[in-house]
Amino acid sequence: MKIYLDGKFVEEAEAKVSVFDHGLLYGDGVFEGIRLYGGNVFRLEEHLERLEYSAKAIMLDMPLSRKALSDAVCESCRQNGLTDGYIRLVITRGVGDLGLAPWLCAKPSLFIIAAKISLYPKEHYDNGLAIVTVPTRRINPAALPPTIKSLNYLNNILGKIEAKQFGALEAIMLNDQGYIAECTADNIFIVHKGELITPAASQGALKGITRSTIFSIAQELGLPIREADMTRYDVWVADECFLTGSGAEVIPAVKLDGRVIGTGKPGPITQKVLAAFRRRVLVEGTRI
Ligand code: PXG
Repeated sequence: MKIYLDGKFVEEAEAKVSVFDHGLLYGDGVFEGIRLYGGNVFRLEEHLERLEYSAKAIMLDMPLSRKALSDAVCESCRQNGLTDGYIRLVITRGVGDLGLAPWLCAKPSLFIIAAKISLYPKEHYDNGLAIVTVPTRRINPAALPPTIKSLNYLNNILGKIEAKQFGALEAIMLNDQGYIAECTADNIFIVHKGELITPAASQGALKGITRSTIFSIAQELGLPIREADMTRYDVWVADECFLTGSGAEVIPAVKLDGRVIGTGKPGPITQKVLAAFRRRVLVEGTRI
């Protein structure tokens, strides 16, 4: 596998960063997870825009322009002979001192990994996921906005571990008020009386690229959609529920904490949204 690292393509074995990199020492950096479908980098511009936003939020200078980054992403796919895959774009604060001071880091480091993706098994799309609520809470947006896709993912990772301990693949994380923020690596939607509802970023959700695609799909399908505060009770009484993310795409959730949601099977609106999403991934974005 060829990895883009600070301006050069190197073999995987040579793709190394320093133990003094603040991305490693402090989680000081930002990242994106992007999908490649049939030679199309899905919504690459939107991912790069979010990356620029995340970098600006933590006062990290972008090492490349939007165009140069876009070219580097596409070239990473070509170098690895990929037409479908997963792209991880990471910018770290770079090599510095042992202290926190980011201004002592000479320059940010940028790397891009374009790899094959292992998809969720088909049966989860056919039958839906049984998810749980985990004890680990999402960080308060006033402390650290979850809209920043930073290298600090510990609370999501702890949530993921707890999900596994409860035998679930994905889990709902509440915010410190007890409202639903999102899942460990996915946003959440419910369908209630034909309407799509999802928590707002102010409740602790990442502004997912897949999530924003759902808003566009809802418009196309003529489905009402809105952001609202959401509790677990809203999910338990919902007609349908689905999760969205670059990895999971659109995946039905049919049980929460052992309680059946709707009919206990992927619902008709979820299936319509998923079908529309699968059409869009091949056309919305940037050809490599
Ligand atoms: N919330 C969180 C906390 C995420 O990390 C999403 C929502 C969905 O956002 P997008 O933009 O992808 O629709 C994410 C994204 C992985 C992986 O390696 C994780 C994500 C995306 C791709 C792969 O597990 N998280």
